[in-house]
Amino acid sequence: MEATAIDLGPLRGFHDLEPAVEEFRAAVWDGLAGAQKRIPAKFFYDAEGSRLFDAICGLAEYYPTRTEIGILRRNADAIAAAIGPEATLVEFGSGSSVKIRILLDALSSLAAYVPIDISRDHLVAAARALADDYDGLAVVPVCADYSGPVVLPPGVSRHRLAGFFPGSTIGNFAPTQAAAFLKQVAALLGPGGGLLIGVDLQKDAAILNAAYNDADGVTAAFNRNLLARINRELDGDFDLDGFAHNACYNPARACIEMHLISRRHQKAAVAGRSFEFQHGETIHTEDSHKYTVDSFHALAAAAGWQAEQVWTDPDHLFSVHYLVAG
Ligand code: AVI
Repeated sequence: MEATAIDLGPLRGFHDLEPAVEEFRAAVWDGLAGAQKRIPAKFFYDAEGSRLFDAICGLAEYYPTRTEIGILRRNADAIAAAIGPEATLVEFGSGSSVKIRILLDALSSLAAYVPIDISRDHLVAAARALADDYDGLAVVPVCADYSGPVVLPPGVSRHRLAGFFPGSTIGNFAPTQAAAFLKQVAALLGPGGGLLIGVDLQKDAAILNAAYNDADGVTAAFNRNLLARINRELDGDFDLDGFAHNACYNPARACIEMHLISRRHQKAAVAGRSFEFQHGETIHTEDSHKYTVDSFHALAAAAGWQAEQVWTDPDHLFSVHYLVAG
């Protein structure tokens, strides 16, 4: 189907399992019908959402990206030694190519790089740029929702498998979903497989609240883009100005909750169905869970992973872990 319309350029294949629009419609209909309205955070990442997220990563207030990059840079040799030679490196959500480039520069050899991402255009552009820049690197992109079951493309070496899941995206899963995802990755990579994973740490609420309420309103635009995407793809008629961005750290849940708050009583249509919003009613759009090193290790252990190494920054804002599947 559409995979045939893509010019593969230097890529070694392309596996297109992008979720269909029907899945988006069902999730939105379902999510807006409940007592607490919700839209799953994975739908943030269409082309515009991915662009806005890249902009968030460069914001002064959003410390995770630059802090994780600093940790990866300072510890690149130790990380490359943990992964070992001739590995097949599977990246779950291939957002920022800055991070993978740090690993590619440090690894002495690699069998293949398999980026998996839900946003097809973003994935293909990033994969193509890497294949152009790293001569001889086998890049095999897979367009899929990695929060569900994933299979590795045929033909890639399974001799030594390592996963890469940076950015603390694990924090966007509820803890039970995070454990299920980690179990699934352990099954995919098999006993002895490695996982390099970035995890944001619990800290002063003021730092967290600033990171998700930036002064330029980029996070607000990212949040509202969910409604814009519904208007574009599901024939919606949301008034974007009718909803305010709200993000706040909930210490009891150790989590930033992100919502869109209805500024007035209003209705909006989505693919032929009408939904009513009271003044002040919210759509819960994202949770971003924050861990301690110990609470993350407990989660990983429950999912079948052994913690081998952990690296943090001097201010203890962020952590990068190397786990091995038992
Ligand atoms: C992708 N994820 C780890 C980001 C986070 O920090 O939870 C998404 C994000 N939402 C608002 N700002 C960034």
